[in-house]
Amino acid sequence: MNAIPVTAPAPLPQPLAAASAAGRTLVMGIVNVTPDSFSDGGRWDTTELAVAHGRQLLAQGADILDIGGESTRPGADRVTPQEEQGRVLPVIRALADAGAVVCVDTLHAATAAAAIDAGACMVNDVSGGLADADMHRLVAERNVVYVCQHWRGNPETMDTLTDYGEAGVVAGVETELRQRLAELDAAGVRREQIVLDPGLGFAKTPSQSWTLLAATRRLMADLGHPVLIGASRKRFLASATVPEAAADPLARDAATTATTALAAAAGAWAVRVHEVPSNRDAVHTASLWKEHR
Ligand code: PMM
Repeated sequence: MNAIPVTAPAPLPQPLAAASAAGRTLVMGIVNVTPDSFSDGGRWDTTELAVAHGRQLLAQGADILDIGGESTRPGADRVTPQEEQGRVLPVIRALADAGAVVCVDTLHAATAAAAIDAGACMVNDVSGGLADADMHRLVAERNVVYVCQHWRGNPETMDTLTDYGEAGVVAGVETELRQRLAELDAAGVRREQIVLDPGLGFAKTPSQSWTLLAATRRLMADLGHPVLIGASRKRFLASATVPEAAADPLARDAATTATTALAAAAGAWAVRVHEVPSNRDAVHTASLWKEHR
């Protein structure tokens, strides 16, 4: 097993690198500039609303803002890169100008390139490069931090692609992430640029998402990269939420915060969350718990 990476991927702004090197999990606040995301679609779908929301998340303690313009939930409308850029670029520009560390959540290399020009310094790709053959090369050329998430198929087929064979979901996801790492290496992306993400809910049953979440530490140790966890409000948390409310994604915030504390205690590099205040407190709680252990 490799040693668990404790340093932040480069190149990140110094305050974040320092927080990360000190062992604190970073909080990535979600700004979905979409009409149809599963838990907050339509709430911040104009530039003004999205920028105001991003500023609020920053004030609440978000370390990074993840700005996306296309929902990847099953049944969501696909958007062209042009439409996507129309949604996210003005928001990225305004929030980067306000001093935020901005990540763009996109499957498209063209959108990632335009977002970097507008001030983003990270790219979050839920397909890990499978959706766009130009993505890895772009990440190498622009030398940005790249969140490489595990996925299979596409948003319409992923719920049927949950067979990981006898080796199980953790070994299966690790094998496929190693393939992505080999492709990234071949494209010239440096190891230090790469954060891995098991992709909870993407081609995973609820039980498989729990198994991967519980394997956070093992994923980092086996793969030798920082790991980002995206559990926020996802369907698999319904089983940890009071039954009367579990169907409502907004009712899963307490369970989300609990997963944040657990992932942070396990050493996750960052958590991607809709609601910042309680998750900010959870990562600080985990830091203090680790410090006093
Ligand atoms: N989940 C969603 C979108 N983007 N990115 C990463 N890296 N990891 C995730 O788990 C992830 C993601 C779906 O959630 P949303 O529609 O509420 O943003």
